[in-house]
Amino acid sequence: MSVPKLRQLATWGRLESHQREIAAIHLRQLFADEPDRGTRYSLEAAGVYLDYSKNRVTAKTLDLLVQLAEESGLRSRIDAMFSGEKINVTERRAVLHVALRAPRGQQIFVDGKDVVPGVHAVLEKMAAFAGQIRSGAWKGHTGKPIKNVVNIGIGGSDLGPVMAYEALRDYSQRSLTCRFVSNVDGSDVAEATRDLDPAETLFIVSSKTFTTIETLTNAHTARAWCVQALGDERAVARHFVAVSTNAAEVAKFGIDTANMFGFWDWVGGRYSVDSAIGLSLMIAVGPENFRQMLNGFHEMDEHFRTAPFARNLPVILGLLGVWYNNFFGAETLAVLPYDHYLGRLSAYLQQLDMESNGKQVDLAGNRVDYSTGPIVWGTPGTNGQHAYYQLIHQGTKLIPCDFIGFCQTLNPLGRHHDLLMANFFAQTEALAFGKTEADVRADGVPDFQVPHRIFAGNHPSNTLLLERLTPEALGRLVALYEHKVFVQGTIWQINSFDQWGVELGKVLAGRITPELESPGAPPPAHDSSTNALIRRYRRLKGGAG
Ligand code: G6Q
Repeated sequence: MSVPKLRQLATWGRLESHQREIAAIHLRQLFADEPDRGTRYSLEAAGVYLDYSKNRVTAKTLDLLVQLAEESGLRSRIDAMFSGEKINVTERRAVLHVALRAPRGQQIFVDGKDVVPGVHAVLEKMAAFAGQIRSGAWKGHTGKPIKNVVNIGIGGSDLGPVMAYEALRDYSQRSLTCRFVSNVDGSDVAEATRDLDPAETLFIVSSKTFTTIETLTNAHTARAWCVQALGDERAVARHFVAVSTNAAEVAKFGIDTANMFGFWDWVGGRYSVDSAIGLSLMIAVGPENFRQMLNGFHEMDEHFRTAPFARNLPVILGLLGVWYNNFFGAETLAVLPYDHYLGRLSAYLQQLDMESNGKQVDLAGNRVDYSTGPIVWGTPGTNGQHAYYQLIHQGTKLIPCDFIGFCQTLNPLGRHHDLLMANFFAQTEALAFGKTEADVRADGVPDFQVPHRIFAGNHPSNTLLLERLTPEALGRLVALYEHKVFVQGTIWQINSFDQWGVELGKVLAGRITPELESPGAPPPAHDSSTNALIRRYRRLKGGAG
């Protein structure tokens, strides 16, 4: 279906005037007007409870936002994605991360071929390999079992596995050490390997294209480290496996393609954690936990695909984001997980969201005249409270927040969990309701401090409350954000599935590298700033001063 330009949609103008009507209304007022707001504006599906009552919305706002989703053709876009249409138009690819968690027997076609059997074949191959590593049956070159697993990858081939490994560490086999190397800075691979025994170490080289300079540089360094220590080129076969779509390059590196785990061009890097890119995770937590995680993903997929928009978690989260981004001028979103194991979730979501929706032209290639994807950031609670929350509470910027918490802890230790969660609830309450001048004066605060100790409140937040951080819960949570990003990309009429900015980075450094490496390179021919910096670097890089 063809959709008019976003700002020409009838609902867009209605949302603009509605925003003017309610912009000045405080959350205190909204809660006073609707005493049952806390339960009325909440949703529960696929094991996730979302309280979105502390948002600057009324029933009318939500009606209009849902109407916007409908007018934007969201329903047909969802169907197009799930049925394997090539909605990644700039790369002419289907977008089928949902097929990675489709149960056996479900059929999803790309170019007339059902892709689900292939997905399960790779999962089985991964499970067999993971089982061998976990049991010690797979022996290294000298006959020792593997004790260390190092994933080498970057971007989508790193952030997903490391985030999920950290999230599910409690479920991991503790006799195995798992590490993740991504940065081309040699210090990354040096620190990751320095205390490991090469005879007991397996490297998983994870790269969809197998041409990414960071990953290949790290993989070659790891290969040299391994071969030198074990004194035999043949060691590579027992200590290196690959996850890739590029068998020719994998073979060129010296990895037996029998030890390659494949995936497909319809899996985007940042949507690949549940493909073979998650091999390190599967080795760590075992095939059964990995399957449970896939079940969680699938549960959220089904909810997203079938639930009416007004009761659809990714749709509601996505629309609330559009509300602040486009009607309140908010530039950013803080994601604040109150769980130590989710230490890398914000970084993961940062890529998922910013690489997907950091776009300035629409699907037809026309420059958009509205704001698209937000800046996403955050760290786990309560650490942020002792750092940047000050700005969220009392700064001049509007920063919508997602708070994520669990009712049960994986480490019941004394009062820790109740203290953690007391902070979790207290923050959303304080952000919404603030502290008035009267409250401050009632506390006996001296006059000169009063203005400094007032909290305006009216800061919106979502609260996502789950029962326990299980593999299923992680799958549900990640799928929720994947689909939320898709909802927003659909409203903004952009392609959430390409990443030309990343591709540019891959080319740019390649141009300067020879100017740094070859001693006889001609003088640099860039702008005066870059030239001077390169000259200085060349002069000092040897360390002689
Ligand atoms: C993700 C991006 C990007 C990609 C990396 C690694 O969606 O495309 O982050 O994952 O650039 O690419 P390779 O897996 O091809 O090495």
